[in-house]
Amino acid sequence: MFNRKLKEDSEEEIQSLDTKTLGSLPEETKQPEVPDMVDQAIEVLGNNDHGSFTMPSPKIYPHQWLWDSCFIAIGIRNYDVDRAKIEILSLLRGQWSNGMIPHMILTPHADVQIDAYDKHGKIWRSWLNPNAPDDISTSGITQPPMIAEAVIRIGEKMKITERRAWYKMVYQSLVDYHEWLYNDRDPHGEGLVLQVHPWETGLDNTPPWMHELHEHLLPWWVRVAEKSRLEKLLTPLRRDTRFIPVDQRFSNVEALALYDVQRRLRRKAYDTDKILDHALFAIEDLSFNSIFVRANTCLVEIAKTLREELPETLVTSMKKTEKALDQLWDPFASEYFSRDFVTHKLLATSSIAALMPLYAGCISKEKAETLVGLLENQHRFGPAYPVPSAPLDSPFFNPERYWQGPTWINTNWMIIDGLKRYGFNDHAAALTESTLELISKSGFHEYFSPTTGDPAGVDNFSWTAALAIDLVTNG
Ligand code: 2M8
Repeated sequence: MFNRKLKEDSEEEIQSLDTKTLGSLPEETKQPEVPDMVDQAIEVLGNNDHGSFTMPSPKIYPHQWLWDSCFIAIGIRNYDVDRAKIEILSLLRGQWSNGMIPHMILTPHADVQIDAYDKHGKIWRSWLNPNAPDDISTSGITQPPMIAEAVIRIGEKMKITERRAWYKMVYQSLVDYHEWLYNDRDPHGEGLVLQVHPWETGLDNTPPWMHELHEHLLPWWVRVAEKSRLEKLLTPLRRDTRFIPVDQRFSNVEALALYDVQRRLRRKAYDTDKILDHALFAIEDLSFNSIFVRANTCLVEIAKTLREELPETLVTSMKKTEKALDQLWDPFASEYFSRDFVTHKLLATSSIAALMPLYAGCISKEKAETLVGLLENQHRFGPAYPVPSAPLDSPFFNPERYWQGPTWINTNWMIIDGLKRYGFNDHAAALTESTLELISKSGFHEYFSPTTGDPAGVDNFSWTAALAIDLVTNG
């Protein structure tokens, strides 16, 4: 159950710390020879700061997102540990009483300059579910569980007593969240957790999900709109394409399909049992589960530091997940894939998820070597500016289109981390170098063409700035 005390504590902590210091740090807290990129990145994060959380982009993402805040905190910890803590505590404000941490906390912006999607929560209507918080509007789904990782990374910057106090503040919330993932999203106790919307993977229009959506779940009216090209009428109505060329975002058909799935979930009041009773769109996503394995490892470390015993059922499930990840290996393709929850069929459409088991850290060295082979392959995941979000030989591949080709800094950061943990230090160093080169060449954009390195998506994007700081500082 969500711990009310923690909620009060985090509110107090948020208020007691000066949250407006970003970008105007006292001289002595800055490194003497801070490279330009770090100063500029701190400025971007300062401009996107909304007090207790950082907007991914005030232009198109003016709310708080789960994994964005985690990556942002991982960057900020390098120069302002207190502000990094606030970023995470502010995420926990949104935790539901059943333990779920929603993928978005909606901000009712008073600023008329900010034309935010679902400013008043009327699209999500989280209040339809009795577990949702009363005082805050959120989405009704989750996102990759990066929080335990962010908590540990912040903790690394503290002395042990302070670290213990920090872990103590968030421990119960993390346990509740991981337990919710098992109780709600692993109904058959298989070890793998399911996702009900592509937004839960954070990889929105990623090929395997789009392939499934197109094959099985596209409503008739979207098919008609697609065939008759009526969907084109949607372009001028879209908010995102006011800032970004339409070719760099998801297509209109994908947008209609994503909102249609969201509407179906809302009709079931975000109740997983009801959703699974009626909808057949549930996937055990490879990337989500890889991140979950790593998050479990982080949670075990947090518990150890606190000398706390994790609930036995949770420990048993965690062990199961590490083994179950190998069920996603396709020996014929020599690649990991996501799996359909109902049919148990592997979804043999490749994407950046293929490399995420490196980040999970539980696969064999042999399999890790095979994945490194994918990274080295110039026709797959090894173009000039790696790592593409879809392999170059995929029918979905488009160097500019959102999660169907462009290189993203958060997935690079996770792959670098995994490479290091498996001892592929040269590969990790090379990827760090090419990632930083990309940012210095093209700025803090949301994503980049993997072939030319050209910028795409929105500019001054928070996690690009934050993770650039982290790669420069700890890379
Ligand atoms: C994108 O997703 C949101 C929906 O959650 C959107 O398209 O509006 C994704 O890139 C996701 O990974 C990210 O967390 C979010 C905010 O940056 O934007």
